[in-house]
Amino acid sequence: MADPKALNLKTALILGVSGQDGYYLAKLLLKNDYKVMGTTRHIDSTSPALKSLDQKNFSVIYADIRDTEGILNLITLKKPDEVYNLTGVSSVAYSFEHNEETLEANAYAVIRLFESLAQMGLAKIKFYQASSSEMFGKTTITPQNETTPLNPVSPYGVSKALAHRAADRFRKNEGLFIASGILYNHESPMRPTTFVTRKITNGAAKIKLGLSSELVLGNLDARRDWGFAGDYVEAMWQMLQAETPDDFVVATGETHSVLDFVSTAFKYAGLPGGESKYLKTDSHLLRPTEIHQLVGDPSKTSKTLNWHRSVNFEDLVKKMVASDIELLCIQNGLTKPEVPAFN
Ligand code: G4F
Repeated sequence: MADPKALNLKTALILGVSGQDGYYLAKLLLKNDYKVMGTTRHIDSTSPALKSLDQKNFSVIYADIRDTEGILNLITLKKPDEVYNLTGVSSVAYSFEHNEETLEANAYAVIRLFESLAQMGLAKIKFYQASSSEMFGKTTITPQNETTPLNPVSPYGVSKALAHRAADRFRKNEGLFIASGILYNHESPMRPTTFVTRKITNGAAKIKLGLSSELVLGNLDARRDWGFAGDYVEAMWQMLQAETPDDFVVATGETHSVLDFVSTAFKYAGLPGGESKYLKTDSHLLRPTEIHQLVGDPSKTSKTLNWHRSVNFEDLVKKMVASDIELLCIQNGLTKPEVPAFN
């Protein structure tokens, strides 16, 4: 392959390319003429989605963020202009049972990497750190913004808060270019069913197709600020194009309950009012500590980066339901059913 520097292509390294955000970000960067390298810990399971990307300027490499030396070797060898850290534990539910793994991958490994970048004089590399609204935890402030105090209540939230604070320190004290995106829940048809939105749209589609008779969830009252992942990776990229690195909230500013999501998904699956018939709850799915409501104020991001979401709540749910119906029909050799054509 030709040298990307000679071709004036920017190069980006995505740590953790195999998830939802990795896919959308790689797609965006390729569209913007980058050479993109992505790391994964699951090289054998490179997804069909990643394989569908333009392979000319895209490659997947095995690497684990916990192996600082390996990541630094990769950075010194490939000399990326931009590094996006999307790797680590992403499920809050999983983090309650895996404290140590969560802290190691989401916080300590990231801090070791910042430290090494500073020591090796690599401060010019633009680094995106995936911070999270989960850091706000049991906050009493609504909506939250970049200055809202952190009050995490899950191992995941604690790990993200630690890395977020470290990013700020390395930015201010060592001059590293680290932009931290405080992202609220962002979803898409690529979301695994371990997250509530995809569990709901997959469940609604299965019921519609006669493949299941119920949808079992935990807390229906929790409220989240849900946006489309494809919009949120645009904000990540824009953060690294800014003159100076900073913290940015990426959110819609709207909040909906889990039950609202279920009702909307049933509506678009052609099962209006299906909650009373198909929806069940199981206390085993409740979390040891729950955040009742999160909603972000994206005004700084909108003003500074001119970022705006393009997909609203209804369209997000509709998109995910339609995709799940289509996928299940293909997987099960079924004919696509008639569902109401909402515009
Ligand atoms: O979809 P969730 O698992 O997402 P959660 O915990 O809000 O975390 C997501 O958003 C964060 C941003 O704030 C990210 F940092 C994080 O990486 C992740 O992307 O759960 C959403 C809500 C929770 O209140 C949960 O208790 O849905 C509730 N819920 C109810 N029943 C359920 C279920 N969640 C899951 N995963 N599965 C259920 O059956």
